[in-house]
Amino acid sequence: MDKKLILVFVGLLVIGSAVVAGTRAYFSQQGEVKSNTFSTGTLALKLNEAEEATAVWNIAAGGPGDQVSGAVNVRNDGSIKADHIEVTASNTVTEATSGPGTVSTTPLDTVLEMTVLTYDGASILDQVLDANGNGIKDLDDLGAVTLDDLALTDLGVNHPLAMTIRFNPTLTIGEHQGDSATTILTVMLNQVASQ
Ligand SMILES: [Ca+2]
Ligand SMILES: [Ca+2]
Ligand SMILES: [Ca+2]
Repeated sequence: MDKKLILVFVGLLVIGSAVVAGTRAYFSQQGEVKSNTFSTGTLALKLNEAEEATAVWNIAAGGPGDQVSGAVNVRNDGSIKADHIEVTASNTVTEATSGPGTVSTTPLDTVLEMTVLTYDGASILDQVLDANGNGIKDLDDLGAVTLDDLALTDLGVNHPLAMTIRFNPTLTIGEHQGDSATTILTVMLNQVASQ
């Protein structure tokens, strides 16, 4: 039986399997080092049937230099073994409605620097390139790539995808005050290596 099964999880809330990371710039905590934690969720995929799964990353963030980090588990809950996952991201930036943050010259997602990106504990940050050329790997850059070949060959086992995001201390400025960004991660489970 040469059957190629692909589950593509696209869109926010369409089938509920999107991972949402929200970030907001609150400059009231400027100068403090504040670390928040993503709520941990599990994204359960199946090759043999669709299943709804929801994992939401809630981030309350701070000022320049602050970091937020967390992880979401990805798991094949089906009965057909797969090979690997691919992950894509899309960002939506909402500008502040009052104050200096209303300036939108530099979108917030370009100053949200990815300092750590791991899958199963191994760094995959080298898959993200500085596509927008601002000198850092940021969420906007993450939106320009497909993270590929992330092994998922077993059934019923969690595989953590983890990241740490820092408000870049030099690029995060007054125009980002009160801005917010939402990042949706989309995970595709592929059955064979050539996919
Ligand atoms: Ca702004
Ligand atoms: Ca960049
Ligand atoms: Ca692939």
